[in-house]
Amino acid sequence: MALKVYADRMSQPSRAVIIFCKINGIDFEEVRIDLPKRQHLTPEFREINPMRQIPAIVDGRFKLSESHAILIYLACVFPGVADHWYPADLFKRAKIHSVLDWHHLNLRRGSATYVLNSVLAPALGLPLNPTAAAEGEKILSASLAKIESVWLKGSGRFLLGSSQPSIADLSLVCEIMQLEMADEKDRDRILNPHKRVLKWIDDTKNATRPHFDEVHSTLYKVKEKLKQLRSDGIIETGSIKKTAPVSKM
Ligand SMILES: N[C@@H](CCC(=O)N[C@@H](CS)C(=O)NCC(=O)O)C(=O)O
Repeated sequence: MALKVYADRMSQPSRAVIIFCKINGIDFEEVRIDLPKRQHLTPEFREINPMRQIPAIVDGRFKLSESHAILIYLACVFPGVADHWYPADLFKRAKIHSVLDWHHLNLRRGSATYVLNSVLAPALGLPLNPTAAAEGEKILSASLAKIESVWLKGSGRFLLGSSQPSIADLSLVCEIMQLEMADEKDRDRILNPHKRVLKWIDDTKNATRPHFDEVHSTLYKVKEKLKQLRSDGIIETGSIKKTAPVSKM
């Protein structure tokens, strides 16, 4: 029975898991859990992940949630996953764990808070919250500065000075990609001061093509739709004139 991946491609950790499977030739079935339709709250999905979040996997009788744990499991269990994704070297592994643990309370917290409160909230039936968005941006910018000065220090193109990507590069870059939904000038304001981060994002995209773009195509479509709604004056950055239902996005 093929591995099942429960995911929504608008979810950044879901994308990381799907790209990882595709790039490593892992045979899997993608089961869409539509977040705006609240499919993650159904009793059926609760059986898969009692935490009611995506991504989650079922491999035979084994169920697992949390994208970082899933990526580590897949890298260890499926033959043919190249060593650079999750190196056998225990020191390298430990450093990857260190980045992944840091990610949740820093980059992800900042980015998810910013995007939710400046862009996504109305699509989820919530009001935009400029104060929370500003707080998220502060955490996000500080995290990007740390990535640049700590994890991307040195000559390697990827995190921890590596010449090839690991699961940490994939996880963090998928998170940053949520900013594609922000207004271009806001995205530029946040990302452009971090030139090494910009180059690392490009390097990670290039190292994972064509899967990276294919899996992000839903996000790119939403980005274009939002751009159109902004230029039509239906939505503004940081404040909404008219609530755009998610079906319109
Ligand atoms: N730490 C988890 C985060 C999972 C998560 O926050 N998933 C979101 C989508 S990106 C979700 O399922 N949200 C629905 C909810 O929390 O109600 C991971 O890395 O997998």
